Amino acid sequence: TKPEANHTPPTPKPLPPCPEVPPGLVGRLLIEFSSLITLERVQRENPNVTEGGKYTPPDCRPKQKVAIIIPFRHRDNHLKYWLHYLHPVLRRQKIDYGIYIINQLGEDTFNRAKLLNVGYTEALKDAEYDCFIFSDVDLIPMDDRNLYHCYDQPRHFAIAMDKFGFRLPYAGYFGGVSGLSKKQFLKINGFPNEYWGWGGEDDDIYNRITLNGMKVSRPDVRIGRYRMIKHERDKHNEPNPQRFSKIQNTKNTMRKDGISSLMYRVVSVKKYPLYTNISVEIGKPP
Ligand code: UDH
Ligand code: NGS
Repeated sequence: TKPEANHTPPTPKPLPPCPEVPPGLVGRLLIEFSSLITLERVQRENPNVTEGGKYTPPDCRPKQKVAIIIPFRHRDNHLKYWLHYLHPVLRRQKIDYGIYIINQLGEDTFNRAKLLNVGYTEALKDAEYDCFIFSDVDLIPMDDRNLYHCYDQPRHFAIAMDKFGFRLPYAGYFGGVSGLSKKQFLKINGFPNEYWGWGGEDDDIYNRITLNGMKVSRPDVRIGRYRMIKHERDKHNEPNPQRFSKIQNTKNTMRKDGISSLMYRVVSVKKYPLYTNISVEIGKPP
């Protein structure tokens, strides 16, 4: 008798875990902001990025799923550079990621940390992320060995910015680009919602981290280098005169002000080829 034909298709080989150190990294990068970038070009150069600005390495299984959250208003030109530089870096780093632009609608005072809380919440409605990287739109890493994933402790990535002479401006600086796992983020009750205008919110986050028994992890200073796109002070983001007294008070405010008290209204969610734009109303200072 004829042996029975085998109709079950071969099961695909499971992908191996991604290596701790991605093999295709190049190290130092040349970063400049004088050539004109178009989104069409960035799209052409990143064909494997899918709708909403998502990417998954095709050849290995990443440990973490990373949401990259960018607080935003009226910075389209900076966003083009950010997408142009970051998509290729994140691909080489073999990160499983999605890009979320959190756009503050209206012209009331800007609130960076509240937008980041919104980004955390909205990204989790989209997919099961376990790591959240919060990046200003004008900061570009100069070295792809600065890996955009989460660490055992809350991570500060932007430790050596050109505008600070490639050094930390002060020991407790936590601004620019930072990353927390879901567990680390919840442990500090997320970020403060009550810092309207410029300054201090990153110091409050630093306080939350240390007050909750964690410490900040940082890359080597030769690797955590960044270029900032030069710009003038934005309208409606004046230095917040309350910032100095507020950062003295984190211990008393962090349990009530944070992800537990976050209120906002989503007006639109748009999936573009290179990023997801979430436009929100977050209110105004009391
Ligand atoms: N942001 C916007 N739109 C705004 C304000 C802030 O998108 O209107 C976002 C953006 O991601 C930015 C981040 O919030 O990178 C941080 O804000 P910022 O760039 O204003 O903060 P920074 O400390 O600059 O970089 C402060 C003003 C410096 C003036 C220098 C004049 N030479
Ligand atoms: C500190 C601010 C931080 C800010 C840092 C760098 O003084 O929010 O300067 O600012 N803290 C307070 O104001 C309490 S920068 O030079 O980038 O404009 O991130």
